[in-house]
Amino acid sequence: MMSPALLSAALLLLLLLPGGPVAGFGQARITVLVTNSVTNSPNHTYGTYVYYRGILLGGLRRLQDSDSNFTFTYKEDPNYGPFLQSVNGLAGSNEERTYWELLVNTTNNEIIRPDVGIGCYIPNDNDQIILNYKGY
Ligand code: B12
Repeated sequence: MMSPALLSAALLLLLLLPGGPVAGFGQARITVLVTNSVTNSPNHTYGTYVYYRGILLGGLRRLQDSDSNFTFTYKEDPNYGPFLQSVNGLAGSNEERTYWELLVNTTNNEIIRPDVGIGCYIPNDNDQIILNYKGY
């Protein structure tokens, strides 16, 4: 039989392995779904994680660093912090009245529209973050 110490070590390894069955200690795994409700172009899904109580912006940065198919830019608003400006090369535009909307499909399968942006939203484990290009 496996000793308790060996068992704990094996469990820890399982938890910390990238892509393992569960996120590492203090991490929340998220998926990022990029959709376009203006042109209805194909959706794209990516996976990443945030640290315990870490902000979405941290997860998006991590995703951009680890997956060359995902890029984003933001601009700093003096009052509300980071405003998501472009995703995968497509930018919101004042002239065309388009922007990237932030939605979250929670584990309860409920789609919410957070009342804060990417710099303040704190994802929960298994959140599906939806970045939706949209008109206003
Ligand atoms: C109009 C508006 C928008 C428009 C702005 C486009 C435009 N050119 O008008 C659009 C539809 C793009 C928008 C989007 C969002 N918004 Co908005 N928006 C407003 C609103 C109603 C008025 C802002 C305004 O025109 N002020 C007057 C002008 C003269 O001042 P301004 O400083 O130049 O305004 C700019 C900023 O407010 C900025 N802006 C607007 N929303 C947001 C949100 C964030 C997070 C940031 C960083 C900047 C920002 O865009 C304005 C125009 O450039 C305010 C609520 C209010 N009554 O103030 C909410 C408000 C600012 N928005 C809010 C939110 C949460 C969002 C979204 C995150 C919603 C979502 N879940 O998708 C997204 C932003 C996503 C992203 N891409 O990062 C919150 C911010 C709260 C917070 N502490 O973060 C507010 C306060 C409403 C609320 N729910 O309470 N928004």
